[in-house]
Amino acid sequence: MVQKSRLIGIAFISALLLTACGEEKKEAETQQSTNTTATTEAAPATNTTETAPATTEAAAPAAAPESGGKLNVYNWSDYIAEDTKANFEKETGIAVQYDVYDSNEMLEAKLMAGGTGYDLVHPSGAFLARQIIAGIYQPIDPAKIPNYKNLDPKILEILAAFDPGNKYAVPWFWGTTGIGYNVAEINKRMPDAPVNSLDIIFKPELAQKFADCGITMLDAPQEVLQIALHYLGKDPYTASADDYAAAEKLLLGVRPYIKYFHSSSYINDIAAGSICLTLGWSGDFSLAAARAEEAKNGVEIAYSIPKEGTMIWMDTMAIPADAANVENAYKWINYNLDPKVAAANANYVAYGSPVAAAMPLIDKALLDDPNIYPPEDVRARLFPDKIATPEIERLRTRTWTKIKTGQ
Ligand code: N2P
Repeated sequence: MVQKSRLIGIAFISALLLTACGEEKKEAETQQSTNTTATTEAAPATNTTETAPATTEAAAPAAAPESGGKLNVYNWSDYIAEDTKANFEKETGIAVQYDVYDSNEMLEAKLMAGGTGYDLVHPSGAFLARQIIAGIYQPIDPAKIPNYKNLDPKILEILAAFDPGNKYAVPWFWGTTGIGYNVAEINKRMPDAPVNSLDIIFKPELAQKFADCGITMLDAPQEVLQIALHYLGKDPYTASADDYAAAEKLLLGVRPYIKYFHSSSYINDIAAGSICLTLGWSGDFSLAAARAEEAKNGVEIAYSIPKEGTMIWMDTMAIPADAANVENAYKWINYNLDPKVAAANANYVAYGSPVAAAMPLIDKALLDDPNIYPPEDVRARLFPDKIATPEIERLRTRTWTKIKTGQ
């Protein structure tokens, strides 16, 4: 089992060839303007602003928060066990303001503007890479993280493609982007539906069969476009305008059947049965299944890694250069690398854990699930994200705007 988690071989690493890139602030802003604002968006300009937290604020720390000071964390929504924040507060006396987002563009726009007030953020690989180049993070000192030794060295090696020498970031979780679906609703409309193929979402004659029960896509241009390019047999890292035109054509072909583009609403919607087919993130569908189970509504949800291959990505923890509570950020990182805490997080979010020492404590059902910890033959079909040139960024932004507006 433990070996299973030691994922993603050298083959991947060799695929991770970075292209040179200097991101400009205006790039991030342009991109941000094309993205749907998440319902969970935080307002962190001042840390006194109350925001929508992922975890309950009701669990007041037992120790006086003043004794441990403060910590402002900005993470993806639905990406930590429900009690981790409260447990950390209890143990350390640190008061955590925990805000959430659901797109890298949103995080990046805030970071590039500066003065976010955040002490710890969770960028994904390629975004992290360009943010490091932009100089917005401070180096991580592993000596301040006793639990750093619990990390899987193979994962650190993969992360090094985005963060050379693992200087600025610590891995959080990794996962894939694929097909989440409501088993009964898909079956009802097409008993032999190709649920393991992107055809089901990208072919108009198939997608139209499921439009009435609700198809959605991530509002993540760099991911969806790279997956569309790969599906078309093109290089996902292409800088060719013609290739992007082909991806645009593909997506506009199914645009009439897409209910919405959003990167977190689909979890509760698919759990409630109000959508049935989604291009989304692996672990989110385990969470959705758990929520359906809790609601006892009989909704069965499944996830598949498309047979054509898809993106494998990694999210991280990083400390902004202007963070005010750096020592507490280190405590938070160290806490989450504790095997028990890391396993509790992994068991709740159902994404791949980078914490090797946590593996014996992670549910066997998760470790055995090939959609969460894909076996070698599946991994061979996955491609990592890669830092993009400003030229590619412009192509993505333009293409995505057209797709989202349906023109
Ligand atoms: C969890 C979000 C997964 C992060 N809801 C995607 N990189």
